[in-house]
Amino acid sequence: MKEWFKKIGKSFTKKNEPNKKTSAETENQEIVSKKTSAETENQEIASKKTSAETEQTKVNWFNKLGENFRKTSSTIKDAIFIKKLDQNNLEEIEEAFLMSDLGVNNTDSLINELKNKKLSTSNIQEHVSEFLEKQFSNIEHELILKPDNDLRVVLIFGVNGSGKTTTIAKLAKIAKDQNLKVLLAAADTFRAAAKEQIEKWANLVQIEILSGSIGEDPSSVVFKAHKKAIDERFDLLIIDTAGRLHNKTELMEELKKMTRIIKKNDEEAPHNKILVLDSTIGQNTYNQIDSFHQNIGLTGVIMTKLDGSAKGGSLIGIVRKYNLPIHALGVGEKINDLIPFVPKEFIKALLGINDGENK
Ligand SMILES: Nc1nc2c(ncn2[C@@H]2O[C@H](COP(=O)(O)OP(=O)(O)OP(=O)(O)O)[C@@H](O)[C@H]2O)c(=O)[nH]1
Ligand SMILES: [Mg+2]
Repeated sequence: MKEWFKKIGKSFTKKNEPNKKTSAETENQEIVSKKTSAETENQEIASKKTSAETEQTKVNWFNKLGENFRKTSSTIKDAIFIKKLDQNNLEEIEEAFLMSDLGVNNTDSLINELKNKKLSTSNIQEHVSEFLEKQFSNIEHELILKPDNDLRVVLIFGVNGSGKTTTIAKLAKIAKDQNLKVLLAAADTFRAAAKEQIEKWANLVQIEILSGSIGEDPSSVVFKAHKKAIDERFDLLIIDTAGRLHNKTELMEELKKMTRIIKKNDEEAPHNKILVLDSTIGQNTYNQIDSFHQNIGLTGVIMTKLDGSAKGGSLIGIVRKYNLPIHALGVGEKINDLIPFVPKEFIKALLGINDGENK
């Protein structure tokens, strides 16, 4: 797990930092460099603290995967750590991957690959791992919260209870920790409780929020928040929307209207249109992806509740079918329970390969 854990915290990057320097800033460089040398000692202490924290994150993260995920992964592990590949083993491998919700077609391809390769004992696990990695192609999963100097607008949507509001709070916290100026737009004007919930999170993370009044047109809230974010030079605007069933036409229309309204202020926005999916429903997410993709057009997905899901394999199926980035995984209800998705390490976790660590 080593490499993946090292990456946690480095992901969700803001990319443009080095380009930000202006000529005016260059003059100050001497002063800055003096300051920098004075700060070196503190930095050393800080970096020690960081590595200690990373160690902590490592252990916590593995625990966070949850009992159900671990059950699936240990079934897969038992099936692929075998002495001889025969028909029985193949059936066990097939069953284990079907249980993980990898999907019938993907599981068939894997079994055929294993059959064709007539594998020797020692490399079965390696071949399974390679096969799964290939399914991810070269897609970039990382969510870049601040790729340039302009305001970034992130629209979050999904069916009821998928974890949108909680995920937004987690993303806002990551952005805040990167010193980004973040505004939340509470465009779920449907329920009073929804407004209270996101306001509570904003308060906890200590970021600004623009809420609509109950019953207000969500597009009007979105417009006001976008305008405010532009005028007051925010870095990031994250928009929370009401849960909507993917087959409810009028709710899809409402979401389309929001994107049209956003474009009035900035033709390029929203820059990210992210569907939040509950991973415990596995392949049943496909209907949701189809519908939101057709209506709104997705730029990526975030999978929640991995801590309680036995259907980790479905993530591989999603990327294979839709070629969409999975930006992050929700692994709990707390503010820090969001981790970047790194395919290679995810596969290791799914196959129960842990480099001898933490299991
Ligand atoms: N275990 C676990 N629970 C989560 C996760 N993400 C969200 N939840 C919980 O799921 C429930 C619904 O989360 P919300 O963030 O309110 O979901 P939502 O999509 O905003 O819901 P609506 O606005 O009603 O559509 C809450 O109880 C959250 O605490 C996660 O990654 N793991
Ligand atoms: Mg919500």
